[in-house]
Amino acid sequence: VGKEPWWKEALFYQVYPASFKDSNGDGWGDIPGLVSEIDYLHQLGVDVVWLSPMFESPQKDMGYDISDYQKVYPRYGTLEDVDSLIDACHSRGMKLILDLVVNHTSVEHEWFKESRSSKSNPKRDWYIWKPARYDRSGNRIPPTNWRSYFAGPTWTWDEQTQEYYLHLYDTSQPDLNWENPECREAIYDNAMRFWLDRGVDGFRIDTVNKYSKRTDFPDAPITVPNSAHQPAPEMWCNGPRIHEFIHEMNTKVLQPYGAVSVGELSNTPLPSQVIPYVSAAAKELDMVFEFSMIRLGTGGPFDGKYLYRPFLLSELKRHVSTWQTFIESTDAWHTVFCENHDNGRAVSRFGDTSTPELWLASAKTIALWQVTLTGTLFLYQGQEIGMTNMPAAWGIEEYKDVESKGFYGEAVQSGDEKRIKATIAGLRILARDHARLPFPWDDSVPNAGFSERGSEEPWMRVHEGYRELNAKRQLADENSVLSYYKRVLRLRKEYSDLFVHGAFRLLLPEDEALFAYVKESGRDVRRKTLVIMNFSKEEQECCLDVAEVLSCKKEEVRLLVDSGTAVKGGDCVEPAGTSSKQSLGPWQGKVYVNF
Ligand code: TEU
Repeated sequence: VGKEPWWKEALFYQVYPASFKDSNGDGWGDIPGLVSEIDYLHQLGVDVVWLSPMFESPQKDMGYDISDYQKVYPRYGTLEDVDSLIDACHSRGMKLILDLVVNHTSVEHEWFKESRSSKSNPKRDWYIWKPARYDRSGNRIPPTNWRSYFAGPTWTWDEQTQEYYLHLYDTSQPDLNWENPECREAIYDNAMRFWLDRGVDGFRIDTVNKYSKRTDFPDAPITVPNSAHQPAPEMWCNGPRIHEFIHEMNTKVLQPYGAVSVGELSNTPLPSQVIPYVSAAAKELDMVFEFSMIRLGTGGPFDGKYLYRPFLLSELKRHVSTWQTFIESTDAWHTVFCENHDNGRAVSRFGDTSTPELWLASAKTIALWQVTLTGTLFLYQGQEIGMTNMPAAWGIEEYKDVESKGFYGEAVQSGDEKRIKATIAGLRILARDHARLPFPWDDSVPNAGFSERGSEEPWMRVHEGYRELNAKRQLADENSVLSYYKRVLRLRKEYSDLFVHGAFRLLLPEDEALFAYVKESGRDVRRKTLVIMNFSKEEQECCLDVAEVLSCKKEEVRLLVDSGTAVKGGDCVEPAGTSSKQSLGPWQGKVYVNF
């Protein structure tokens, strides 16, 4: 096998700038705050920082609504601060990638101001404008019945030029028209080359499969009765020209700069649809985030994403297995992640926060799960210290996100008490807000070190649990979640042929408590590892014969890590003549290797 690209082994860490560290006390995280904590990330083993949008923006969607790609939102800092961040990363051998949000801009972007000024403006066609339709009673209605990701229609009427404009997201986020080549070139130059010339190393590409819409704009089939707007991802996901556009972006920008790219690929549940984006031959993207695993339990972003439904461990395991095995059959690659700024916290969604002991054990086993999977590993800020969702006792006013408000507002408008209660219950598990609470650096009152005492109120409420759950305390505790992440991340690098690259074989597929799989080395087919995790709070008997699974003699089996034992110093690497029967305590995980 030729030399593997650097980004396969690299550890990526997503920073949500508003919630990471507020250095000037205005209640809003900022880039100097991130620079001041870069060694915390370096010591965790982070190779690449992915910084969520810090560009000029009215902040309707927390910066995913950009009004100037070449300016920094003042509360985050200045262009010089970004230069300092780039230097801070590069001087430590780390890299920085930015968030490329070019499916849409903010309504406040100059391009849109021109486009909406008149039908004859040269930039009119840089956005998607359509005349109104009229129903039988002569009422004006939108060009299609499509439903937005944030509830409501995907069209807003513009009085000045008497047409609708398209927005898949908020009304303040008009979609750019990728059919227009001038518009595409402006995106490549204004939003990409500008930053690559400043030394940025690549991009996380927002909504990467949505730039090519159906250009005949038909109505979506009725799947939600009595609803004016219908789910229609097939009208804009993986559209007719999407691979042409992404390939053009690759050949014109990504490849010439050697920029690393990771695409956000939602609504694309089949490997056969994903491969064209990431196969090496395609020359489109290096890798993608695929969301089917992380979407489990959500009603989907259309029929009220927040109508939560419990799911089985076997469902989770099937999704993981699908995506772990699809890359073996192709020259494709992909990512490993279980958190980001758009989803509830993993330990609250997949672990158990009902007691401190179960929180600690399940956060560690989620770490073990993630570091032993094949693909490029992404951590989201706070995942490494086991941050949890906001307390269930907090009121609806703490949910500030445009998506949460969209779905909750729609439920309230429906007047349907059952739906309102179901939406609140779903928000408590799935809302994007849970990932956006201020990062707890220490136990200082009142802002947990996110900002100094006497600072403005942080824009999101600090989780009261910060007295116990904070980075400073965990840095000093060798049995903390953070210390455990550091240890298992080291193992991931040390055994990268098994954990980063290995071939995945799911065991016990129907077991609803044990999550077990074998990874086989591509370097030496005899070399194998067995990962067994108890994803439940009850003790479980595991009947797997470890030596047999690892095709080796009993005395050759080595226990590499056991999340259930308190660490006495180094890694518990001792020979384990493991019997075929063993029990696993609540949320205990073990990893064995045969050499
Ligand atoms: O999200 C893309 C997307 O499809 C969202 O609908 C996402 O899947 C959903 O919100 C999950 O609940 C990206 C960004 O990650 C998100 O923060 C932005 O709001 C969105 O694009 C618009 O830029």
